[in-house]
Amino acid sequence: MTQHQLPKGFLWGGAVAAHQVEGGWNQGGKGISIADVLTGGAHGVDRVITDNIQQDSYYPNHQAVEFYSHYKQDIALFAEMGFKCFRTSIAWTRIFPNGDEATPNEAGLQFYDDLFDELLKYNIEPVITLSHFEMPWHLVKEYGGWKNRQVVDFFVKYSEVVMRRYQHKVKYWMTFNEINNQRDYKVPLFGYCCSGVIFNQEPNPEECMYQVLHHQFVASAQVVKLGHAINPAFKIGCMIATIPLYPFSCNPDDVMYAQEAMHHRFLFSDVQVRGYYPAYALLEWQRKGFHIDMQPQDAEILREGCVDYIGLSYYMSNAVSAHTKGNTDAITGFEGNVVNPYVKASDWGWQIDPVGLRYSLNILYERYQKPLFIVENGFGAIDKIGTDGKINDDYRIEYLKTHIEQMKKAVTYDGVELMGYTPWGCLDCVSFTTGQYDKRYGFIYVDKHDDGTGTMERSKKVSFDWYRQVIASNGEIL
Ligand code: BGP
Repeated sequence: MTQHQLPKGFLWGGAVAAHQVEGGWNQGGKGISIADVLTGGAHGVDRVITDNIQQDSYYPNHQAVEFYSHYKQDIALFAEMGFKCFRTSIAWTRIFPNGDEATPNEAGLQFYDDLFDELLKYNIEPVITLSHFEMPWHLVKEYGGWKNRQVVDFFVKYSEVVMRRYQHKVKYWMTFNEINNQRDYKVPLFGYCCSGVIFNQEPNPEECMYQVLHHQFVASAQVVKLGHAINPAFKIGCMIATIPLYPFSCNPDDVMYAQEAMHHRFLFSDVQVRGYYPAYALLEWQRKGFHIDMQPQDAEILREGCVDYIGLSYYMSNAVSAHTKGNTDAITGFEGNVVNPYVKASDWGWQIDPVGLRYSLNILYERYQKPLFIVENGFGAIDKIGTDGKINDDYRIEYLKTHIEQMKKAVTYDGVELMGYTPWGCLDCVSFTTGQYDKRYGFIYVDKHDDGTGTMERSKKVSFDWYRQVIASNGEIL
């Protein structure tokens, strides 16, 4: 079905994750999470994993942007922009501080009750990720993270507790954020945050990554089935980092390599959407001699836990060449990548490609015929306050405008079924890959800087009013 405008009820909003905004890392009985032991940001160093807890300033996520104490003020600003939905995650460690307790932490549960009530007061739908890069640190140290099958049960229990508790407040859920980041298992941060495992330190990093992944697929499927039993109206999705890999040239070797490389990105949604492993993955494991431990009931669990929709992040496209197959790109850490001469890149080397968004939406919709939901998209930049006191982020407006244009084409011209659009970091927050405050995405500026200074005061950037108008016109005025 094609339509000429975005559908009524399109879910415009914004997205963040608990550990990147909340702060209050040890308040309300919260336990230590993976994100709480990551340094970076304030000290200008790369993100390093250490449990040698020093002063808080070494750990940007400890304070983040104090959403834990400022959420009412922030939600009022989201409402002013006209948000229909707001995507955030639940911090597992607020609910089960260590991950393996018998009973949940009531103060943590109450915090999200209050947060969701505040959103619903303004008719803003919460869109909730159950695991966004922050499993309990205790489960990493004592159990070895997602390598250990027991973690499946801990995650299912945590998910059941929150889905029961918030069944009348939250309708839209996602299981694991950017689960396919783990394919880039050579980048320690990705493996660590997604699974509590540093794959490079394992005897066979790639095989270990697939074992971890199998546990997460089983956990995700169990949660989807359970969620539908708790409330059949729930919409539960997967969440995939979508980076289309273009062949560098029309040389058939480049085209074939791009397709192989895309298999590595599609595997994740193939299993979560269809409920079984695709042949190309099983054959690859066979060729490489990998043995993945599976239990007899797993095939049925996967089949019964197919997701309702595909949540996706989109920031960039990449290009791959058969000549560089096997090489790891110094900037992105991705394999076989080459610079695409037809697109520009951000200061962090992320290639800016709005058309790639339309292309990706089409690819995913053709492959699965399931509703899609763009739950992250955005432009990280260092924003400056002008002499007039304004933050004129016209480069961000340009990025979002061109991406929304392509998104609209995918819906109104190509007929893709799209549920909504939530730009990343609608409120400035701690950057995931760098741990910086000064790599910003927001419509709302937060006065907090990498040198540790700042009042946490919120102010509107020029993009704030622009986005308000976009939402009010349902994407007609850009
Ligand atoms: C995605 C993550 C987010 C977010 C975003 C921007 O990969 O899901 O958590 O941070 O990327 O990345 P960064 O903050 O590193 O610029």
